[in-house]
Formats: sequence, C-alpha cells, structure tokens
Amino acid sequence: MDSSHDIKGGSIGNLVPENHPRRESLLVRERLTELMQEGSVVPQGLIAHGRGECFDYLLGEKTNDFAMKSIDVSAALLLMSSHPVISVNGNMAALTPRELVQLSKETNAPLEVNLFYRNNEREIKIERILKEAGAEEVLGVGEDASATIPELFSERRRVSPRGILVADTVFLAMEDGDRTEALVKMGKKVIAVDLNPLSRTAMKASVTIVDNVIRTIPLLLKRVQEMKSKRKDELLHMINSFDNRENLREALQFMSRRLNQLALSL
Ligand code: PTJ
Repeated sequence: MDSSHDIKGGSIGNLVPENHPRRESLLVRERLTELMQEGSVVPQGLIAHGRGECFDYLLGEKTNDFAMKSIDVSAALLLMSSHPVISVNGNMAALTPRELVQLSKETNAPLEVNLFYRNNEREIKIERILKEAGAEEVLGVGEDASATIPELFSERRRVSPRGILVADTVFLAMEDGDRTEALVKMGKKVIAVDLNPLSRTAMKASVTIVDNVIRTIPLLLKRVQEMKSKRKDELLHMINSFDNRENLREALQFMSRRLNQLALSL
C-alpha cells in the first residue's frame, strides 16, 4: 500500500507507540502536520482540526444515531442528484483521499479542489494527492477554476464551470459558512460534514453530518453502495422527510446529556 495515503503510514508513524491509548488521534495529527510541512494543508488547517477534536470529545468520538441519519439522507441525495460534486480542501485531501476518490466513482460526482487559502501550488499538490489515490480527473485546478460564485469574496468563490458552478448538490467538509450560504442561495443542495453543530456551515447546509470526516466518508461510501438498489421513491421519501434543524437539535441535546452524565459520574 502507498503509505503516503495511509494515516498510519508516514515517517512519524513509528514514533507513536503501538499501545498508546490515543494512537489513532496522534497519527491523524502527524499526517496533517506532515502535509502542512509539504504544503497541501495550511497552518490554519491544524487550528481547525484542533477545534474539531474538541467537539469530537463531546460526541464521544463515535458516529452517533443523528449523524448516521444524515449520512443515510446524504447517500440518498447523492444518488438522486443529476450533477453532484465533491468539493475538496487541504484537510479533506490529507485525511481521506482514497475514500473520497471511491465516493466520487460510486456517485459519479467529480472531485473539485476548492480552497479558502487558494494558490496554484496548493491546487496542484492536492490534485496530485487525489490522483495518487486513484482519481482520473480533478476539477478546479488552475484555469479550470474560471467561474465565480456570486456575492462571495473569498478565494472559495472561484469554481469550475464544469463542476460546482453547475452542480445541483455539493458535498463539502470543514468549511467556512459564507460559501455554504452562497451555494444554497444559488439553489444548490449542500451536504456538510462538520463536528461543530453550531458553526454557520452546519446551520446553513441542507444536510449536516455532525461527525468526523475520518469516520463519515467510509460510512457514506458504504451506504451509497448499499442504497443503490433502493427504489427512487424510497430515496426521495428519505430526503423529503429529513429536517436538518431537528437533526442539529438532536446533536446538541446529545452533547448536553453526555456532559451531564460525565459530570454526575465524577
Ligand atoms: O484548505 P483550505 O485552504 O480550504 O482551508 C481549510 C480550513 C479548514 C483551514 C478552512 O476551511 C477553515 O478555516 O475552516 P474553519 O472555519 O476553521 O472551520 C472548520 C470546521 O471544521 C470547524 O467547525 C471544525 O469543528 C470542523 N472540523 C475540524 N476537523 C474536522 C471537522 N469536522 C469534521 N471532521 C473533522 N476531522
């Protein structure tokens, strides 16, 4: 296996003892740090990851029922969309490149590089990570990011006219709220993975998965494969009966209950 796409690989993997209780979490940090040194992840991506880790603690570091429900609805939405696109930033490419490529193939959703801290060098590095993980084509690199999302002023406004511009559904993760809001205003459905149920992205998305991308993407891939055999009216029913606000409420209530239980157990 090519260790450059394996969280357990990398040069520092062997420095973290096999039996360390937080080995997985430390290896993820090492992977992000290595890719920051290499240039595809930005230093701000490490800060974003730290914030995510904190919320993951509150979630018990597992995929809870409310997240599983949004994963199912997301699978249905990706299968029912005529032009879904997977938007990839530095952290996503670092954490789950293989699974993103597989998800793209299973859903016919092109992968598009979209960066808050955009520069051509990073675009190319992220494209390379995805291609080494099996992607045939990656949109949003160089001249391809020639279209613009209206009313958006960050570098995230630059999109591919073959990808996000014409997408009916955009799958994204670890994102700032402005673009999610702008995409929804353009009439697109947005699926967002965000460990923070209070973030603007989480609040503005059509479907929010309050979970860690590292757990979500493989689960979403599995559900897409399983749900391919479902009838279209069943998939539509799942999508139409989903209430994102209610799901976010469940996530917050779960965190609050969990904190109370932990406080009582001391
Ligand atoms: O690669 P770029 O240039 O596009 O930049 C990417 C970052 C992540 C730096 C940029 O999008 C950013 O600054 O994001 P924010 O505004 O810090 O938001 C990141 C959100 O993702 C926060 O709400 C975190 O809680 C959440 N998050 C962090 N790690 C994970 C996560 N959500 C799911 N899975 C994670 N592993």
